[in-house]
Amino acid sequence: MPEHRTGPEVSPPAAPAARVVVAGALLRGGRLLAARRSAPAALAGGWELPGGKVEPDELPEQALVRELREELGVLVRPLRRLPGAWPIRAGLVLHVWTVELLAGEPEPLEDHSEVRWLEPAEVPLLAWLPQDVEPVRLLLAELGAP
Ligand code: 9L3
Ligand code: MG
Repeated sequence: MPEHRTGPEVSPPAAPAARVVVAGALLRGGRLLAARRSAPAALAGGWELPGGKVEPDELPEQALVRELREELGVLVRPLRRLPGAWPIRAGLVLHVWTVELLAGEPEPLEDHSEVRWLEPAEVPLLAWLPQDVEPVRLLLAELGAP
């Protein structure tokens, strides 16, 4: 039997931790808020759960509150993170949280051309960014859609 060494000298090099992008799932009266990107050009027209990159000095919850204020002009409270993490591209990974809308009405202030409150039946009809497809499916299952 070959001897298996497990010391640090045979460990693969650790991958650098991926930067987290947080996105918020706003649910109201059984509807989900979707935002259509206007920027960057490569993503324009795609639908997403709004959010953005966590800054190095922030907690994910703080980044969520900041991003949804900047992008939609609303005040939210993070509720819970969905199980899972979805790769965006090398070094970037998406985490999704449900959030409660505390104040304001979402408006496309930054990086979006449109926001829409979707009935469950409308959710699968939109062109979601690839990373958002699976978390949106999870959210839909929670909304009790078929
Ligand atoms: N992204 C994907 N799904 C999302 C969000 C908020 C972001 N729900 C992707 C789009 C960009 C990258 O993450 O490639 C960074 O997002 P942002 O900071 O430009 O919003
Ligand atoms: Mg963003």
